[in-house]
Amino acid sequence: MSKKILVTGGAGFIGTNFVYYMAGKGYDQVVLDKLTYAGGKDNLDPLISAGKIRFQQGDICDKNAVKDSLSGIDYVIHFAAESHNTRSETDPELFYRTNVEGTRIMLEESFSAGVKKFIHISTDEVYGSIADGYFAEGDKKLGDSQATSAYSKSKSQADDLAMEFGRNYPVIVLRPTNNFGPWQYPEKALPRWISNILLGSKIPLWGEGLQVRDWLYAPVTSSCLEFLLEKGEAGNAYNVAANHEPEITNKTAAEWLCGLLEVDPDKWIEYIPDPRPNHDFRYALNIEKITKLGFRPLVDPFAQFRETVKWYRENQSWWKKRKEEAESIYK
Ligand code: NAD
Ligand code: TDX
Repeated sequence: MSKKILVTGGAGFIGTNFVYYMAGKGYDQVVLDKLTYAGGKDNLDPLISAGKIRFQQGDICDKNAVKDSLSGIDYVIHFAAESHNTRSETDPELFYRTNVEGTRIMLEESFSAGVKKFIHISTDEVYGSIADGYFAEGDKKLGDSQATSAYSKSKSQADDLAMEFGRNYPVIVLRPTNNFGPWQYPEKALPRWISNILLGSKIPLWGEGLQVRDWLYAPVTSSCLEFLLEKGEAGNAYNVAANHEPEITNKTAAEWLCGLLEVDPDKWIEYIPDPRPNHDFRYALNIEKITKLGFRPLVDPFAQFRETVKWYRENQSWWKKRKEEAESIYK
């Protein structure tokens, strides 16, 4: 409890969920965030004004800002990244700079400053798509990746860097599946679809909508990170996923949202030609390693979708401020 944590990207979607989760447990946290389009200081204002966290605006590629943020820090949770596949199609350089170079700087500066544990947030996308079965941690080899977009390729390189540092320093890599929940920027599928319906627009499903994503509730990812801070073994990568049975296609996810928002899916879902080049069809992870260590993700997709819809219904001013910018990338 007395340990001090630096959270990079703590004003983004999963970061905000994590910072609230840990603040609720009394942890002492510093947030370092550049506040790109995806970062919202408004997310954290209640915690900042209550003196529960310290906020520093800064870039993870700026060594001096990183050094400042590391003063007195025991643990680092490294979320900061450019996170959207669609944006990486038009600005790949930014993705390599933030995700690879930024991660290298975070790792180097953290261990120069004597950090005792560093958790790097990677992604299921570093393995690429899998038609059947599940990827286990050992399926990702250093320097080798099936990642398809500039986003996922840059995350794969960052994952390699973290694993290499993990040979000599206390680094843990977490590879979660698609997260959802409060504070997710409305460029991403679920908040885009919910906010569209609330505005009277249809859900645009790409292709036939049969792609599979393993939806993991962001508060569950937060609890997983707290668990790894205590129990994770340095030098290891861990997958975390919900492993839904049956699997949830994009079409099913869209139909559930229509049901929760009380609209007819036949009228409110619109199939459009798939705009994403090399669109990964299915992500699926084996989570035996983390379950053997003692972590069981709380999986209740329908209730978690319901909570998420409720949040977007009740926080319309939050996403309305972001909606126009989010939609501009799809024009
Ligand atoms: P997000 O885009 O919502 O938030 C990213 C945050 O990082 C923002 O607050 C942004 O301002 C900050 N940031 C960006 N560049 C920065 C820089 N150079 N310096 C400092 N801060 C910077 O992302 P998210 O969805 O919350 O994802 C967080 C992490 O989890 C990412 O590393 C992402 O790759 C990974 N991840 C996300 C998902 C998902 O479904 N969202 C799934 C698996 C892994
Ligand atoms: O309007 C849409 N229609 C649609 O059919 C949008 C925005 C998306 N989709 C599809 C594409 C994907 O199959 O929905 C699925 C989810 O899309 P995104 O929300 O863009 O997420 P994805 O590309 O799967 O990547 C996410 O999961 C892994 C996160 O954005 C990454 O940060 C994370 O690493």
